[in-house]
Amino acid sequence: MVITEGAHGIRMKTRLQSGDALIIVDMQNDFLPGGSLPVTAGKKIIPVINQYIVNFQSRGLPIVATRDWHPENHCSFESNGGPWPSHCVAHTEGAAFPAALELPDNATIISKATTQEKDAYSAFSGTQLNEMLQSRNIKRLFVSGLATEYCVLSTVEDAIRLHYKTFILTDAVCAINQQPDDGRNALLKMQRIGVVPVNHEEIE
Ligand code: VGL
Ligand code: ZN
Repeated sequence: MVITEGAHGIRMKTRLQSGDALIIVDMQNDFLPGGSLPVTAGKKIIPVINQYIVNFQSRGLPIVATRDWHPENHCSFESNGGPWPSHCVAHTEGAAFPAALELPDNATIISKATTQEKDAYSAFSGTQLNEMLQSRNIKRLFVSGLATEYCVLSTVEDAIRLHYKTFILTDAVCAINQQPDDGRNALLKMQRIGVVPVNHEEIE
């Protein structure tokens, strides 16, 4: 952490370092306008995430993109008694990353909730994410993506439980907000367990 003083007063900055990784949660077509389970304002975070990608990539820091990757008959779908419309069926356009998301070729892709009988909001649930991060000596996670109160919240809760220093990128997440305060409440819940909120101006 460094403290800089400028025209806008004292500002604390978090300096990226080796052992940091960028996590992009479920930036997929079905969670964006035009998809089957759209986060209304989801598109506006794509350019912000692209900026974080450039920042992490230029320092040689790992970038992980997670994706919901469901079978056609997934248990979370309304047709199977679940809470959600059909979404992110593996290998469909809805499950694909949007063309505007500038993922580098060396990004690690983590697929989750890939079997009929299990749902998984957290990117750590039923995946190799923790092992992959451990093998690369990652200590701090900077988490972005969709949706703030579901898969992002669940992912950062597991990250804290697994003892990662965890930052939430507040300008690069977006909520579904079925209730108007769902996203805001999720961010407060994260902070109560030790997650640090930062935006692009607070990172260098
Ligand atoms: C998600 C609902 C259902 C998410 C995934 O990525 O937040 N939400 N499946
Ligand atoms: Zn899902």
